[in-house]
Amino acid sequence: MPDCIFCSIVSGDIPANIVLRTPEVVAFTDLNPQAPTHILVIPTEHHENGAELAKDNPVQAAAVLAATHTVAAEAGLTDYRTVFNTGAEAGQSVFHAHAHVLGGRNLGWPPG
Ligand code: DGP
Repeated sequence: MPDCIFCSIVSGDIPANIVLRTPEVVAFTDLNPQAPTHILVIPTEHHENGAELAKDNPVQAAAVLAATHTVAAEAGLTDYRTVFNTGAEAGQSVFHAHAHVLGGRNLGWPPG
C-alpha cells in the first residue's frame, strides 16, 4: 500500500530493528516504546486493522498472534500484554494491522 509506513518496513524501504521475519509476519521494536519491551508484530499483507486482517486472511491473523508469543518468549517475558488498537479513538495511529507486545514492567489495568 503506497504511503503505508509499515508496508515500507515490510519491504525494507524504511529501516527497523527487526526481531522476527517470516513469510507471514514481521516484528520490530516500537519507535516510541511504552515499556522496557515494546515490540510490534505486523502481517506482511496490508489490512487496516486486526479485525480486517482476521476477516480477510485468518491464516495471517493466526500467525500474528502466534508471533506475539514467540517474540515475548525470545525477549525473556513470561508475563506480557498483547494489544490491538482499532480505530483512532482507541489510539490507533498507523492503519496497517499490528499487535503491540508490551512487557518488562507492571502493566496497570484498566489501560488509559
Ligand atoms: P498505534 O498507535 O496502535 O497505531 O501504534 C503505532 C505504533 O507504531 C506506535 O507505538 C509508534 C510506532 N511507529 C510508528 N512509526 C514507526 C516507525 O517508523 N518505526 C517503528 N519502529 N515504529 C513506528
